[in-house]
Amino acid sequence: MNQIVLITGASSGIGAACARVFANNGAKLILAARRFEKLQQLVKSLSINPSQAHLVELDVRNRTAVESAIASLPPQWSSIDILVNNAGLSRGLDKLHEGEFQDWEEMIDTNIKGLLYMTRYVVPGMIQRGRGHVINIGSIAGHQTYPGGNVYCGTKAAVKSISEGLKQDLLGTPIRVTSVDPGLVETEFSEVRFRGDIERSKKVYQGLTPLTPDDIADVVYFCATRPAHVNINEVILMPVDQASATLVNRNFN
Ligand code: NDP
Ligand code: 8X3
Repeated sequence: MNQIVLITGASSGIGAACARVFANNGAKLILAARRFEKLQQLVKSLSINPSQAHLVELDVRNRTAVESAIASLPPQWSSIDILVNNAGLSRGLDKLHEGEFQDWEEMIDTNIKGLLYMTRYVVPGMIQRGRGHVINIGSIAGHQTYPGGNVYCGTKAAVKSISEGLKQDLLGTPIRVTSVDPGLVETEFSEVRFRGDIERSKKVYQGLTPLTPDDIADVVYFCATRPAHVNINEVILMPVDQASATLVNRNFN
């Protein structure tokens, strides 16, 4: 694959796994996240030539930082072919009427506004070049709301609507839009949600076989490598042990 792939939230979990699968297939990677040293460690762990990766320390919540990160890409990196809008997080499982304002703002600013900023600054170049693909990482939480999920689920429902809207707005161009919407994937996601409470985080995945970040990356790569006339709009994938956002089979024997 001789394409430039920009992945947000590449320092961990699904984003890092996407970086691996695209790197293994010869893509050039622009990797963005706040934890720059994690990006450096990731690149070292990939068996690629350092010239195959360009690292960007970026907080997607900061609109001017997103604008300047895209505008200041060196010329050999500026023709982005694939944008993987993966950066995202959840905070807490509080009831809405007891929720923390800061948690809401963090989720809305990252999962919705960050994704919008990235898309707004990258897609015009894709239109100009006549090629491109935006792959958003949504969630089963955007299709079904679970107790305490209120605002996080709302942000992922917004991602679903934004993906649909972008597809409509790009009709008549060759730019593709895909939403990959997983169920339970074991990553740092729950540690972030429960602010480092490892015990509580581990329980989310106990008694079942969750999806792995590589499972999601395989699907992202599949969507990105269909023939140019094929647009995979939406993929929902869950572990076999999961039937919906609230229905999970756990076996502790
Ligand atoms: P991780 O916590 O392992 O990874 C999240 C990534 O997002 C990190 O690389 C983090 O990097 C990055 N990130 C968070 N906030 C920002 C920010 N403001 N600016 C830039 N990067 C940011 O979780 P996952 O890999 O599981 O999550 C990836 C995506 O998948 C998210 O959108 C999540 O909602 C979604 N998802 C996860 C599921 C799961 O069960 N794990 C299921 C369905 C969807 P850093 O902290 O270095 O900035
Ligand atoms: C992450 C999956 O069900 O934990 O989006 O919200 S879930």
